[in-house]
Amino acid sequence: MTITITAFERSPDGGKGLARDTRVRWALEETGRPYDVRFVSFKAMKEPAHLCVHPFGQIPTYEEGGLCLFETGAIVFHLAENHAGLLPREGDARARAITWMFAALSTIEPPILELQTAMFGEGDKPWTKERLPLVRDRIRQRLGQLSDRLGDSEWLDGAFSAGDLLMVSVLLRTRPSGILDEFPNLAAYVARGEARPAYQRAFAAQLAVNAA
Ligand SMILES: N[C@@H](CCC(=O)N[C@@H](CS)C(=O)NCC(=O)O)C(=O)O
Repeated sequence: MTITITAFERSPDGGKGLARDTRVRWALEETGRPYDVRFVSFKAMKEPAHLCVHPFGQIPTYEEGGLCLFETGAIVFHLAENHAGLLPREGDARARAITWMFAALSTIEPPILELQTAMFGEGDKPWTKERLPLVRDRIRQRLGQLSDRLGDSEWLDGAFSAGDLLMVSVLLRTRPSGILDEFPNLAAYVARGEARPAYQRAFAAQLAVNAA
C-alpha cells in the first residue's frame, strides 16, 4: 500500500531539516518503507481538505490505504510497531524505548518549542528580553538531566530505537540556539543520529525540495 506524507511546500527553515516531516521521513527510511510526499502551503494547511487529515492544520500527516494519522509520535510509533528496526522485540526493552519516545516529545520538546515561540512568535513583546534567559535555562535544566543519563552511552537504552530517533530530532532544534553544544555528549549523540544512512537520506530528500 502506498504511504503518503505531507510536508511544507516551502519549509520556513529553508531545508535545515527542522520541520517535523524529517523525523517521519527518517522513520520511513529506517524501516525501509517507500513513500510519496504531498506538499502543502500554509494556506492549504488550514483548508478543509487538509483539516480532514490533520485537525490542527499542521504537517506532517501520514496516509496509508484508509489510515490517516497525524502527530509525529503516533506516526513513528505506528511504523515502529509494524516494521522491524525501531523497537526491540523483548517486552521490557520495548517499553523502555517507548518511554524515551514520550520523554522526547513531552519532556524535552516543550521547553525547546517555548524558546522558538519566545524568539520568533513573540520576539517583539516587551517581556521578551526578561523571558528569554528563563526559557533558555529551562532547556539547560532538561538537557543537563538528559546528558547525565546518557553519559558515555551510544544510545539512550541499548540499541538505536524510535526513542533515539525522536530524541535526536528534538535536540536538533536546540542547535541554532547554541545550547546543544554546551553538552558535548549530547552534541555527539545528535551527530551519531545524523550520521545514520537513513537520516542522511531523509535529510537529503527534504533539502532537495527546500533548496530548489
Ligand atoms: N505535535 C505535532 C506538531 C506539528 C507541528 O507543529 N507542525 C508544524 C511544522 S514542524 C506546523 O505544521 N506548523 C504550521 C502551523 O502550525 O500552522 C507533531 O509532532 O506532529
